[in-house]
Amino acid sequence: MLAPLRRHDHQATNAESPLTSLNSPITPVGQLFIRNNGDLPEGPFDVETWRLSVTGLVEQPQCFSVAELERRFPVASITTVIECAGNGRALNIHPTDGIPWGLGAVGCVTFAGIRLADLLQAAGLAPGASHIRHHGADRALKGGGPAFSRGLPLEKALQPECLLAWSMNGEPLTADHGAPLRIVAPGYPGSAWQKWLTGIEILDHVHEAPGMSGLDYRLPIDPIRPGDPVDPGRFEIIGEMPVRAICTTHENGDAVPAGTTIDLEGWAWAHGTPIAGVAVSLDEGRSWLPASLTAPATPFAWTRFSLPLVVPASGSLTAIIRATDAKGRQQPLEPRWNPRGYCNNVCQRLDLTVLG
Ligand SMILES: Nc1nc2c(c(=O)[nH]1)N[C@H]1C(S)=C(S)[C@@H](COP(=O)(O)O)O[C@H]1N2
Ligand SMILES: [Mo]
Repeated sequence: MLAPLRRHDHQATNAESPLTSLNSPITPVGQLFIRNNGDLPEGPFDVETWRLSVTGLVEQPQCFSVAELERRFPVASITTVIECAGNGRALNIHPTDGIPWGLGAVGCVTFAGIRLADLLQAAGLAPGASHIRHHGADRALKGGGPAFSRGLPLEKALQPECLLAWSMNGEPLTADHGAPLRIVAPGYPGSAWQKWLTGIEILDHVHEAPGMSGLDYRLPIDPIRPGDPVDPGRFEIIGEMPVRAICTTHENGDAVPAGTTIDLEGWAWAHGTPIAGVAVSLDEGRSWLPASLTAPATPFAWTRFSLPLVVPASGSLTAIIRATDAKGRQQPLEPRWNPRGYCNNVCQRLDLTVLG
């Protein structure tokens, strides 16, 4: 039996996966985290009647039902990690605003739909087009206006991995995951993966509506510490997300029998960049044991790591897990703080109790 999602105290549904329920290569839909900023749209989530408009800097504004998209364009699918930019926020030493996600605001799912590039090319991009903005049908908790709108640089939106998807793991999208149509933008934060998609607008500038400006979904360009003066002009929108590893066979506080050998296993990913290594330290980072890796199914899926560990005769076992990607980027031993706690990819620290 897989454990239920862990709910965060919020009016909209926000829930993360217990790490031991993320053990399989493809996350079952019912085990995938949910991040809803507002109230679900009412539906019906019908592929014949749901409309997607393509407007802005295009030669010809267009409108399609989801069924028309499927008839008109080649179907594409991708197995990819999806991760909230706030994943790991609760691992900050200094608290920040935002939902205090542990490490379970992530999963790996197979999406099917059409390529965003095919749709944009069919609409005909007008000169100057540089970014897209997404519109969704969910409503803000207070006031009833749009709940949420993010965008993508056109350069990313035209990449073959970016989809307009109507299915997850072979089933139609569920209401919580954006039925009947959502953006899939592998490598980029979950926030860019607009759910309940009703519109794509092509712009000649970055989309800076409320929620996309100031410190929202932005990281400081220069390192910053709690209490430092904050200059929003020195922040940039989160693009490619950082490297991370999580253990999915054991959770903090688990008891392991003394003197046995356990298999510590889990996933590592770097959002499109291959994983070069995962290593585990049992001595606070002085020495590292390399884990063995199993290649991922696709470049955006996650990589399995595995390491046999001998449990001591008594006391406790603390394992620090660190992934490095093929560009040499490594998870830090201490959190890199920022005001909203985004992209905190500090190494996971797993404290196990030894059963004597
Ligand atoms: N319309 C809409 N799209 C949205 C959101 C939202 O609140 N409304 N949340 C975003 C955020 S912040 C994340 S991390 C992902 C989460 O996707 P999931 O709930 O399917 O796991 O959806 C994104 N798409
Ligand atoms: Mo998110």
